[in-house]
Amino acid sequence: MTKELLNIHPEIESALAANKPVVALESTVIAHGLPRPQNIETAQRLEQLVRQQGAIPATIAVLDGKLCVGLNQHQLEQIANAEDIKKLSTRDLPIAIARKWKGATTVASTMWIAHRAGIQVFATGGIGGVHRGSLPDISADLPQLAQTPMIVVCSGAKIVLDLPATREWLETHSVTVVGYQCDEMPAFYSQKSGLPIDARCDSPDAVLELFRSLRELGLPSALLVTVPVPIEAEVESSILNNVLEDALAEAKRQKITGRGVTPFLLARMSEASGGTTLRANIALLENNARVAGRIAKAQSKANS
Ligand code: PSU
Ligand code: MN
Repeated sequence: MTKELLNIHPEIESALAANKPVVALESTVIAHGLPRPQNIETAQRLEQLVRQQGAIPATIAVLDGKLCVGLNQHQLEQIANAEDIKKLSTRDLPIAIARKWKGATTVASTMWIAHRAGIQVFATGGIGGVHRGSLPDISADLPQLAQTPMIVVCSGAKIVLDLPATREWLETHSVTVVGYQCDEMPAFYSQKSGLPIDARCDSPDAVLELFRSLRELGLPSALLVTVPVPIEAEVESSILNNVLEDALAEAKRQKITGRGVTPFLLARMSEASGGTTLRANIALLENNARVAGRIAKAQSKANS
């Protein structure tokens, strides 16, 4: 890739050159995953939490056809508040560059850009995965995880997905799944899914040990570090089952497909639960940003 396409914020550029800790953050969750005004507040809070751990946040988006790594306040507000902001996955990047679009990046495209910028740690809420239903609708987040050697911190795949099928996909494509201070894969708004992890890690150093081996082996895949939602924000299963079924049925009735599915389901559940799922989503995003900040910090310490 030609370097001219990348627009790396000077603070991040010098941090990377000096082996200081940097954490990538995605922007689709800001533009399409959370409602206003919680979206901009959360975006700023995530950056702040990463800084509190001693790392530098790099929120990623596309602006004026440039892959921007690290946004200023004005750019962050554009992503959060512009009416027509696009959701850009990796397949959309060539169009976005050629046509000088601005848009928010998904887990897939954020990973792609972050890796080319030289960032190794990335925090998000829930990854995309295999959707429920017969179509096979599989998020590009999954193949990107299989192809990008980074540490990706999340709370599992979003609950709206087919979690067992998503878990199987990760196994088939050799993505190592770590449980961070937990013994099974979390299920986004819930701490437990009943699905297995490959290894438990209790500290940033334990995660880094696995990541070093992954790199030594030359494996192309990410290390997926799954962190449960903080217990006080976990959504009760009775509430969750109700709002989830309602959202899935409504999406089917309205024939919502493609890139619209995930944002529709998340918004519908938040409304139907009176904001309970939204609070859980924000709490897990914040917690994951903290954990990623600590991992990045420990990595920079180990390498210096
Ligand atoms: N996690 C959240 N909220 C979100 C997303 C993740 O807590 O909105 C976004 C991510 O950007 C992820 C995308 O990449 O949803 C997946 O969308 P799709 O299923 O269309 O690939
Ligand atoms: Mn899809």
